[in-house]
Amino acid sequence: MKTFKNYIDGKWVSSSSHRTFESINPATESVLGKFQLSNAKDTKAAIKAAWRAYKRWRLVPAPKRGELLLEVSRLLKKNKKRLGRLVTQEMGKVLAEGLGDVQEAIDMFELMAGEGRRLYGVTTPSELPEKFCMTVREPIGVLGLISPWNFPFAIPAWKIAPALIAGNTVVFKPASYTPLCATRLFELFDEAGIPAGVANLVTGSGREVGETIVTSNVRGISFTGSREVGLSIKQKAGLKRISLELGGKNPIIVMDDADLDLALDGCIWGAFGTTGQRCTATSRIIVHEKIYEEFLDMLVKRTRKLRLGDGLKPRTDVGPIVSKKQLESIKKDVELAKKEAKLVIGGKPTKINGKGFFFKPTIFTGVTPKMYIAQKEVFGPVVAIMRVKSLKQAVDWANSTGYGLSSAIYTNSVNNAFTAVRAIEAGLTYVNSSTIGSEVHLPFGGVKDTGSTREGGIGAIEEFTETKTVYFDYSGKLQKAQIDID
Ligand code: UN1
Repeated sequence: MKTFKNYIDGKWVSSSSHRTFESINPATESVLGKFQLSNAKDTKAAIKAAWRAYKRWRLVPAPKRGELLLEVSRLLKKNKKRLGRLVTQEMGKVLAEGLGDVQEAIDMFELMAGEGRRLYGVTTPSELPEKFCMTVREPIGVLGLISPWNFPFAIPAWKIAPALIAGNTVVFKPASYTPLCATRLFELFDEAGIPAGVANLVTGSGREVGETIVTSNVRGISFTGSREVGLSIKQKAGLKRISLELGGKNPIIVMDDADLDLALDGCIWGAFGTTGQRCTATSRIIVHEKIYEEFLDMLVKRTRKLRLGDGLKPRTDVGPIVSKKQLESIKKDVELAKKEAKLVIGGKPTKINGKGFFFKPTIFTGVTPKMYIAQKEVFGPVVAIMRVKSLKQAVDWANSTGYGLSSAIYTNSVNNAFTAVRAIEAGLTYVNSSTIGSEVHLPFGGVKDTGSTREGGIGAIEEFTETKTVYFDYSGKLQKAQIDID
């Protein structure tokens, strides 16, 4: 069994804890490798290395930094098949999605490489003569990046690529369920020639590594994960820059004028793609009463046909849950949901060939906004169906959770579509398409308890830079703003 190491200051090093943890394939329960169970000392060493590297990296011209990111993108592309399979083996999603995960990382590194020749600021006129005003983008410093397991290449890429192009250096803690994907990504950084200390990898627990990152001298933190952890980061991080993306309870509204076959495809993909383990997964389907019975029937029939299995097998539609612990948590949520709503299909864990952490695609009906299953982010293949009388009620119910990440409406009416786009409280609204599938060059993030920051594309540049406002007075005399007005 191979033991993998941390990557600190350009070197592969063991933790001073001398302890390791295992990464497990959730479909077969086989062990993929051992990883450093790092401690506060390792984490602090990584932060120190990042600060040392920052002094130089921030001065490297951004287009030069971009060349290195382009090389990372090229290497990811070259290794896409191998890495896509690894995503499936370590995290469980089906192979097409594993490959998609890597593709999202390829796209993000490529996009951010180009950003090296933009990083736009603004110039504006001054209220005074012979004075010039502009803004420039500057790096923040060392950033602590903490990512979830559901997109083991894409989400690290969303965070690391924009952080680096802007001249920051980073300490990255991957999710403990997907350390091998993170290690492979850092091997490519090494191969691409990213300078020592610019990007550091520390594997280990949130309690030890995450906590140290949050409470030590990094200047910014980016975290994608649960609302509970996000809240505790906010409480502990003091005045550091914080970017949080904390989940969703994402609705699809299906109106009576929708193309029902199209809506069905979108609901199945949104609810059961990635086995429901996306922040953007469709977890509520809000259906107009006029087509309710017909659409529910279609939904249940299609769900029944979904084939569970190892994501590497071409016939598999739905892969396993990432871990036993996560499976237990879904089971618990489903038990609580059963007390209020009607279970029409699924609701149980299962095994394939006696192995794996599988959960049957699950549908609840009769769900109303205050119920547990209408509020709780399950992070599994569980969807709540709600029946409504009008668009107004559909939007009110869509907005009746603490979260506000993604949303969608299926309708053939332009008026319904625009009304919903304006009224739904969410960072993303899709019209006639599912709640999942954001593209790398657009901002991504939510409102309300999801957190209000934006990563992805132009959003990420805002998130990972400071803006400096620069005034140049070339009049040769003291000019006073707001005072020398004539
Ligand atoms: C997440 O689940 O945290 O839009 C992110 C999507 C993906 C990203 C999901 N591109 O579903």
